[in-house]
Amino acid sequence: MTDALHYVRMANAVGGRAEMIRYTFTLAERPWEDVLHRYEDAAEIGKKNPFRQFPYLVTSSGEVIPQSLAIMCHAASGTSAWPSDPALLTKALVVAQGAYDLYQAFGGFAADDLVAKKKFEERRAPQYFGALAAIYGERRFAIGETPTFADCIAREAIAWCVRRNEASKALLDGSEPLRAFIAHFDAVPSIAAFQAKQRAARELDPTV
Ligand SMILES: N[C@@H](CCC(=O)N[C@@H](CS)C(=O)NCC(=O)O)C(=O)O
Repeated sequence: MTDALHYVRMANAVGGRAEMIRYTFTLAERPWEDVLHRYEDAAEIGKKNPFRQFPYLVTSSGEVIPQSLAIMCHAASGTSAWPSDPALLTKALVVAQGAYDLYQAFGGFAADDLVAKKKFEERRAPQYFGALAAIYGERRFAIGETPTFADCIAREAIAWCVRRNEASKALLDGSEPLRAFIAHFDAVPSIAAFQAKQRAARELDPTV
């Protein structure tokens, strides 16, 4: 049995937090399978995940792991995608949590909440994009030359905001360090292969 990642896939095969985890499995070169749900299945989730949230993982031995960061730790421990050196792990977590905060800041308000949208665009987005740009302006990946789970979070958090928010798109367009980071991340061979597979799947069926 393989680790099974349970989540809700959005149109165009976009997974949000699940995408960060899929990148992490990919970077770690470890297998997993996707199990897709609908939000209407929430009652079912409660039986497996006490947080009643997606994503969650059912490991090959049947253990249920909720919370995306914990799932990433499970997925990548023992590989270069999860630093074993405490100082490097700390460095990775700075980026991981900062990028996760960006994701939450944008995901945490309804599309029609214009006050929250303004606050995000004027305050939070420049704050988080600016911090990540400062970090990636100094080094290729979160900890240096080796890509880790933290870069998986940053890659998807940036993409998530940019896909849906013009102000975020403008921030990325104006940030050479962030555009360079994305180019470096997408050029990692396992990631490039994964993204090509994703593109092919979307062309066949944009709903999966
Ligand atoms: N901290 C959790 C957050 C998970 C989360 O908020 N999931 C969303 C979907 S992507 C969800 O299930 N929302 C429904 C709810 O919270 O009731 C994680 O990182 O996995």
